[in-house]
Amino acid sequence: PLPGPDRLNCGVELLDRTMERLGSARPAFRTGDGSVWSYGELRERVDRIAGVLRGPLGVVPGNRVLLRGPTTPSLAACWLAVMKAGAVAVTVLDAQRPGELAAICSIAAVRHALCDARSVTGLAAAGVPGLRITPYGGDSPDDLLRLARGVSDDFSAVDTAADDVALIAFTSGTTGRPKACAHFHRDVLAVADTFSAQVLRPEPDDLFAGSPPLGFTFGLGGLVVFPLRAGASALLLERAGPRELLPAIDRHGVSVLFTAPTAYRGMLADAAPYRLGSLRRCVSAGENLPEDTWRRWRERTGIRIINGIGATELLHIFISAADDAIRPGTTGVPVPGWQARIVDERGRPVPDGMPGLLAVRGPVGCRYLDDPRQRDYVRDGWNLTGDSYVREPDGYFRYLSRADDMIISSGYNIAGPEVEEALLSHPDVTEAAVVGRPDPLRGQVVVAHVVLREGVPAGEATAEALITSVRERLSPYKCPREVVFARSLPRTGTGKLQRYRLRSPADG
Ligand code: 3SK
Repeated sequence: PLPGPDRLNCGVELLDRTMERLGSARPAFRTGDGSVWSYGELRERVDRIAGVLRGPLGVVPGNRVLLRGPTTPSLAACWLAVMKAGAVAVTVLDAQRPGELAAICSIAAVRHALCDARSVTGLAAAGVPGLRITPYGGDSPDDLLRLARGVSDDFSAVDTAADDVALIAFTSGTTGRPKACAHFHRDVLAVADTFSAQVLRPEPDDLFAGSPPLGFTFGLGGLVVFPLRAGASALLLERAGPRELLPAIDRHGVSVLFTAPTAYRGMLADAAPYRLGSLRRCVSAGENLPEDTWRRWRERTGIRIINGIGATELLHIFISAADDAIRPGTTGVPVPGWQARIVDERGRPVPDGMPGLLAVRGPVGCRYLDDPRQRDYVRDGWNLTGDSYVREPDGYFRYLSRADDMIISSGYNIAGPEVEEALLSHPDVTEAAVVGRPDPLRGQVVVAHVVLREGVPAGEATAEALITSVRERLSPYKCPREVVFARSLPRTGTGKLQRYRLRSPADG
């Protein structure tokens, strides 16, 4: 059994306990337009929403409550209220379409939804039978925030077990089939007490911000759970692309940034006029962080990006490194509390320096709801994340590719992300995805899909220049045989490249 109390409500721990320690006047959330919610105000609103859930809405512990909306303090308050009410938050992306929402509601047996008034139409269009949608932030008479004014601001939180399910997070992975990952109350605190407390090490005066939405566990952790656990505050931005993040960092003095490699590159392209000196910690996850992006960010800001790999199945980041422990180009070492090793297809450990599959175990494990794919993900107590990695002799883990994305050409294993890194270090390239195409002679050949910087002409000369520049960095067998120019690359709602959509159906 894991150490820790048997009974635990993560909403109480994140909010009430933090307030007991640090007081109620400190800011908890800020918004782009300058409003501030103190811890005391947040606690009062959360308790009123929890009161509405348990009272007028008739939610009982264990009921699944879908949460949908842009990143706002109200959405975060709804999530905390669901925790304190002992219900189960089903977090989705605001960008998800009615068909996807219908599948999620069916898999997770959702009967209630708290939904930003601006996002109700899309959810209603999902046509989920028996779903009661309560809007918030609008002007209808049954608006959640209006109802909340009519109930007590002192809610007695449900005494949940540490291993009661607190949230169900969906992942479509990069292949498009949704899987429901259940996480316990103790899991929520475990990721705060491992990655955040021991690698990130936030302080109460920190201001967090970032791009991942709260419907992605990367964002839920980085923008709600970690700041509240540390008694810090978060700037919640409804739009948080590179163009919004840069002025927000400058204007609000953001000190802890959570975003993905593509956004770091986007910010580097436009950063010149902005003051970024308030930044203290920058976290990158969600995708491979190329060494070149790491170096350019350090040159511009002086900050060493904390790279990490996480998974919705495991809630947050489990391999990472900070400060002097960072080795650019690698993901890092297992976060304290986690173990990692590299195994072959049959689960047997492979020697250092040899590529294989990443296997991890720690305080959080994968629990798919009623899904046979559980057997593929968890073997002998180890979680197989689906990533190809190599552990170097000094114990650092270096990402190679998603296991499904490994290209085999003339007997060589080629990791697409390594070729993508080489392409991205060319000044004319803003995005790159490398896939294998069937070839009668070589088995597969390398094909690069690239998005060019504005104004650079697509054509044979540019393709030749890109191939030449890759050849200067990598062995010839890794060089693309063909370059395809695109305006954008297919990505999941959480920003991950969907390389499978660039392969022809016959490529597997
Ligand atoms: O996709 C990831 O790498 C990730 C990172 C942090 C937390 C959650 C996820 C899925």
